[in-house]
Amino acid sequence: MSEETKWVKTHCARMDHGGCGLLVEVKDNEIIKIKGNPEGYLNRGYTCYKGRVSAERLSHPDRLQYPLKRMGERGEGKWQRISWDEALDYTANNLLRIKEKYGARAVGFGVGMPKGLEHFIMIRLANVFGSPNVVASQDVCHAPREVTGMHTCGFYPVADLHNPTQLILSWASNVLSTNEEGQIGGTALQQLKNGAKLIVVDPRRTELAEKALLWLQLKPGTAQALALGFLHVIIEESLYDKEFVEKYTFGFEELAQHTKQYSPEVVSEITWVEPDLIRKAARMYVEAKPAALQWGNAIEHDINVFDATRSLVCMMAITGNLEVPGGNINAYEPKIAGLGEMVRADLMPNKVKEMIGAYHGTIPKMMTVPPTYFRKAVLEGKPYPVRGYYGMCTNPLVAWADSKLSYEAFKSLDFIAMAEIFMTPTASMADIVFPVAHQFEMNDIGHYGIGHGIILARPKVVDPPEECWPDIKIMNELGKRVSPSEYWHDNFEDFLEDLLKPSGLSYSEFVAKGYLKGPDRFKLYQEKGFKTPTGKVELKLSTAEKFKLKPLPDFTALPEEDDAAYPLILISAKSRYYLLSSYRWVDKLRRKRPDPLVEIHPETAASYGINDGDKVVIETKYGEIVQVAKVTDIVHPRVISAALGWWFPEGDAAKQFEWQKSNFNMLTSAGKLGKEFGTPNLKNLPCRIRKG
Ligand SMILES: Nc1nc2c(c(=O)[nH]1)N[C@H]1C(S)=C(S)[C@@H](COP(=O)(O)OP(=O)(O)OC[C@H]3O[C@@H](n4cnc5c(=O)[nH]c(N)nc54)[C@H](O)[C@@H]3O)O[C@H]1N2
Ligand SMILES: Nc1nc2c(c(=O)[nH]1)N[C@H]1C(S)=C(S)[C@@H](COP(=O)(O)OP(=O)(O)OC[C@H]3O[C@@H](n4cnc5c(=O)[nH]c(N)nc54)[C@H](O)[C@@H]3O)O[C@H]1N2
Ligand code: SF4
Ligand SMILES: [Mo]
Repeated sequence: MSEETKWVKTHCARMDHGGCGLLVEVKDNEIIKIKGNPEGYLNRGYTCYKGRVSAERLSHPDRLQYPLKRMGERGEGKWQRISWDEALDYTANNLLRIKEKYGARAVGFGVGMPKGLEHFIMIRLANVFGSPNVVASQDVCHAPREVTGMHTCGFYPVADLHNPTQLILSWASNVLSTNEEGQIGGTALQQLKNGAKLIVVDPRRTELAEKALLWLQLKPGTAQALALGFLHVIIEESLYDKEFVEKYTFGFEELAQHTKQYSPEVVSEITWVEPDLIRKAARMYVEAKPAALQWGNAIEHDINVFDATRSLVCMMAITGNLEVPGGNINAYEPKIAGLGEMVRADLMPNKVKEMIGAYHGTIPKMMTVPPTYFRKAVLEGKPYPVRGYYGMCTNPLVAWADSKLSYEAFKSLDFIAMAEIFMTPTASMADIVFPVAHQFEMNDIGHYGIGHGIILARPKVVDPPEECWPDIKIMNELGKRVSPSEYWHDNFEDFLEDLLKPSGLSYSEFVAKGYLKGPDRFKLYQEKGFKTPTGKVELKLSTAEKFKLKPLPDFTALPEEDDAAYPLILISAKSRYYLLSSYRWVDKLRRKRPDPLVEIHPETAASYGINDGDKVVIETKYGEIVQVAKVTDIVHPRVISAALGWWFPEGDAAKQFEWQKSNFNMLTSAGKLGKEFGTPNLKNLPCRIRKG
């Protein structure tokens, strides 16, 4: 008999970092409609298109439905269906065989952009197995901002868009498309409606830039120079918060001395931004009290990321915007289990010394292995051999800089297991592929561990296909096969209960509440100081010598030198219709954006004889790809912005779905890295184009 329609409250996930409260209409185990929940803390009813059509992910005919074992060569697309027991046993045997021969650290545990609680269970699996090597895209995402924040002011300073602010300074951030880390575009728009001013720093004239009072169209890759110019103006014109600087900062005199050289005139030469515009923007930012600096991911995409993030935290600090409502806050967690406890960090006391990254001198508090160092270890056996990989929620062949290097590394591994919802270019190279249950099909907790002081209930609304398991269940069962069972549960959902235990709530009680938020606490430094070695905001790093870091933020050089043979500069921005490499196979999304588009200025397009819709070959020193021209003046004539994350699910499975043809990371290199986080230049690359 057919069920009645019911509406279920949950939160959106796995289409970006997630966060919107949703109302989901369900009938007969099928999702009929998705709309925004007006009570959603982060979104207040707002949703985006891809969130509203996100149930389409679940019903695609080619979705993975059974565990698969590789039959042919890696990447040949020949598979055999096997049972869950066979798949788990085979994986466990291989991981244990590698552990016995080379040690536990010879297995890398791979995660992508954090999508849900499974991210932390994967870290637990690595710790319990005995490997310090969790391989993640943190070299280019989140960690640079978070870890630099911790070294500079003792916490990750998050733009507070939930209390009234006078000004949003959106720096390399595009929340109207990306809603990064749950900074939902609708919330930013509401602040503007309430009268907040807006300054946008972005090489592209984004939708947000159109709404801005000031738009600073900087030369890509010069964010830290521009920030140093802001600091110069704020200090030289004596606009900074004197009381805060005097009481709560360390190294102000040195910073003031150091930034003297970065006058707007000097900085303008580097950044292309007019000196007067730099002055005007810096003054406007200081005068607004409070002002929220919404810093985006694009500053984490080149080797100068440490200087860029350091200078921006210094800006927040000396203007008195740290830890004030509507400024940049320390978001306190609700009473829930801490990360260390959930991942069993106690089992790996030597992790910081033993992880692959440590041998390359990555910055303390960076707890994952940069993909470049992982691949070096696989291919060169340095600092020690790495022969196995278990990956989940990630697609390294497309997501990591230098896709050819990823291909070589994955080709050479002894064993690979991957958990996926759909066959991808990387999963094609695995020995075992586990089919996963997905958003709406499992109980999950969102936003845990990303530093925004909130967790969100994502209860299940429909049953998954019979043989699709939640990632946590897969790891729970694999864990029991490769490590003592005491670290695992009879029922994998008990991990959700573990997380909530300190709150006194069960998972179902948490679901009824919808979310848990930590307390709002502002200016706690007045009582306790800052959690840094000096107890102050370290404009100059007191630990610089000890950790071999630059004491003061600096601009030394462009990420890559200008090159006459490659006269244009290549950048990218995330698409509003896809999550990096994911979901090209979802019809309702693909129809919105069928092709990878490269944005080219009309003058530039004309000079190369390129028209809108033409195929364009994009070439850097490292490789070439083909995309489709979108002629638009939102980019500077010397800059092109290409699409990210492309592969073609409709392409030949025996050739890994045309993973090279339009994939941005065929154009990037892992040869030159920022030392602190192992960050490659994902953009800001000299390039040239021709009609394809
Ligand atoms: N050139 C360039 N490269 C970049 C970036 C850039 O801007 N430029 N951005 C970087 C950034 S910020 C990031 S975070 C990384 C992201 O890199 P990744 O996280 O590796 O990429 P995604 O496409 O988000 O996710 C990869 C896979 O996860 C699968 N997936 C989705 N949900 C689930 C699930 O519930 N379980 C499992 N097991 N799998 C699931 C999807 O099908 C997809 O194939 O890429 C980085 N790479
Ligand atoms: N729709 C959608 N949402 C997403 C994602 C997605 O793939 N699609 N990915 C998720 C992930 S993993 C992340 S990390 C976040 C990222 O979220 P954001 O930080 O908002 O995203 P990006 O698109 O990487 O970059 C933001 C802006 O930086 C600009 N930019 C490019 N180069 C430069 C530069 O050199 N300097 C400056 N100042 N700006 C530059 C771009 O034009 C773009 O407008 O979004 C998350 N949300
Ligand atoms: S903005 Fe993000 S969280 Fe909100 S509906 Fe869209 S994809 Fe989902
Ligand atoms: Mo990211």
